[in-house]
Amino acid sequence: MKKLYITRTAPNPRKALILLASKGIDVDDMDDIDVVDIDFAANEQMSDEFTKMNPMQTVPVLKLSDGTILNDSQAVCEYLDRVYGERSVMGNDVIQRAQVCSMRRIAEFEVLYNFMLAFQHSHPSKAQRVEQVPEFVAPSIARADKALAYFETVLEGHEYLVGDQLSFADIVLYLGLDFGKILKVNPNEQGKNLARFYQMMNERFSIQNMAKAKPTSEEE
Ligand SMILES: N[C@@H](CCC(=O)N[C@@H](CS)C(=O)NCC(=O)O)C(=O)O
Repeated sequence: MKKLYITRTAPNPRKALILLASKGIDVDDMDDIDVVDIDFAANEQMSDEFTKMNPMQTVPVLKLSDGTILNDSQAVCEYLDRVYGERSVMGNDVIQRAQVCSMRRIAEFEVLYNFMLAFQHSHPSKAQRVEQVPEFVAPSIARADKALAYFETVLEGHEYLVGDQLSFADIVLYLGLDFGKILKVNPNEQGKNLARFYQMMNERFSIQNMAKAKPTSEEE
């Protein structure tokens, strides 16, 4: 049995959950993967047991049946994409794969990463994790905003970032937009294309909607 260690509200593990959901797969209903929920409030990612498995003390982590550890969201998602479901979300051909890679990296490093930096340098819960420098917060948000303006133009006349199907780049951009809310960056106020894109993705993949996909204990 494989084990997938996640925190359902955090953006990097959500990449894996949304990737599977986009292929119609419910992570809690897989024959060969057990989900292990890591509670950030209880600092479970810092426990000795977890640290032994992933010294970076981050989620997601995928532990394969032979003991191989994948401790980065991109690696976990590449694996899940190739092993599960029919259509790859990494692109249908060589050119699309390169385009998805490009858009994914800009969404990741310019939007999501900068929002995460702003959060880590401002939120009391992260004081233990990073040496907080409050001056990082405003420039990080400004840099993410600049990239969002770029994505607003990319989405003009297009439903998705690459081609006419959902790709991993869309998933990462959506998670960036969604995480920005915690820093009071409203995803519905970054331009009409981004607002439409955010609403479309949020209807399918919001934390609340994905939780509802799982039957409640009364239904089981
Ligand atoms: N490069 C890693 C980064 C993962 C990462 O930063 N995960 C966050 C959640 S989004 C985490 O586990 N943080 C632990 C903490 O804040 O203590 C990846 O993409 O997997």
